[in-house]
Amino acid sequence: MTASELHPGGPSGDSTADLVAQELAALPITDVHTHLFDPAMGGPADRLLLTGIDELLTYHYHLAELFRVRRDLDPEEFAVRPRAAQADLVWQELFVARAPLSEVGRGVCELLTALGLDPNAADLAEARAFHRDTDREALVDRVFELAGLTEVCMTNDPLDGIERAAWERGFDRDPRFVAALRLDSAIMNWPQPVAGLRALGVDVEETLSERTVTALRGYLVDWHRRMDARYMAVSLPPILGYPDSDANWLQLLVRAVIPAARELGTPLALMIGVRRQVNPRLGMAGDGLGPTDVEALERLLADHQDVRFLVTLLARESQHALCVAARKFANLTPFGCWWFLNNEAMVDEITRMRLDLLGPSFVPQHSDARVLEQLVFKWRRSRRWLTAPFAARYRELAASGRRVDREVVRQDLTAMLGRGFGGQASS
Ligand code: RAT
Ligand code: ZN
Repeated sequence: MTASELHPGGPSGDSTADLVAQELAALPITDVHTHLFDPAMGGPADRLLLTGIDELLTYHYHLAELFRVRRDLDPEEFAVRPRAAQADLVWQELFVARAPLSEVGRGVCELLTALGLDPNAADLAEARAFHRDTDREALVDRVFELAGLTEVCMTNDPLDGIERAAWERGFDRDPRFVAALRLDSAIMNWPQPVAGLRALGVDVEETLSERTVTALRGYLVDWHRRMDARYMAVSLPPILGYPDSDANWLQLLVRAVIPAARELGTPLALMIGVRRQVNPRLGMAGDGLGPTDVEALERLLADHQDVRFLVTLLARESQHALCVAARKFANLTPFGCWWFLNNEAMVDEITRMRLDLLGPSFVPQHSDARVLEQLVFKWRRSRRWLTAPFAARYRELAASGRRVDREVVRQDLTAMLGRGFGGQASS
């Protein structure tokens, strides 16, 4: 991608800003968190690697907006309609009847235009025909090219039967899809995971006994190796309560997950701040957020300094404290502007703060894409948003007499957004 494709207004006339814009536009990126899957894993059309306009429009980010403009709709009744009918209604309500002004609405329009489709269309016929006529492999190639990505991290859950079947069957790995072992289903809401784990031969019991902890740790080490995962990840509520809380998930995190990360020498990603199912009627669109107790996170980091933690927080108001914690604990790498923060205003603010407090030692963004084509608009937009905060800082450096050339900018950006996860040596 060139800078002029990314910034249709053309060059800014400021040579440092133009240099940063060019380098960000052309940078090969590793997307550290998505919900996408290696195409070779197969699975039903509506599971694993999702593609196409019907999946794009039924993304839960749009559904939350649909239920706002159609308060008469019953979410449970809507959820059982055929996917195409759901997508038709989203298109009519959010793209035809009114301007798609929200972040995700504007993103879809940018995507359609990038694919040569019409964002003003009265219906989805053209977009569906495009999807029907495009071979899946060709679509993956085109999306990676349009988004400028070299690899994306998946979110892999061995307790999901469809996913597990693919791993057990074995498949020809596409090196662009990197595994990340997701832990939510194995440690949250204990003892719910017990039956699923036992069905896999993991010898856990309902109590958090030594036997349970040892078996769970073995499960994590085993699956991490089997998937050749690059890290483990879990999403957590806002309040960690470390070390005093007796929440089962915290016990399991400390006694099984962190020792497994240490044994594997792999980073552990904590995605903190989600309040699941604030409105359960909305399904996946029903999760909310809350501010994080970063002091508890600091205690966790202090007690486990030999383990690398990749951390993203959902609440805007916790971002500054996270940056300060990262200055105290080198085993913390902040990553991404997650979910409700994945928009221009938040990325601009958070990136400026991180650059000022941490220099080039964090991962500025991830996409969280759930549908393949979302990579295109999420990354084109993120590259654009990151330009101003980076350019401002390089411009100031240049003005203070420090040499800023293409090589310098490329090296920093590659370390931050490439496969090294934020430019710090791994533990
Ligand atoms: O952004 C999302 O799609 C959320 O639903 C979550 O998946 C979140 O990103 C997560 O990974 O828990
Ligand atoms: Zn996610």
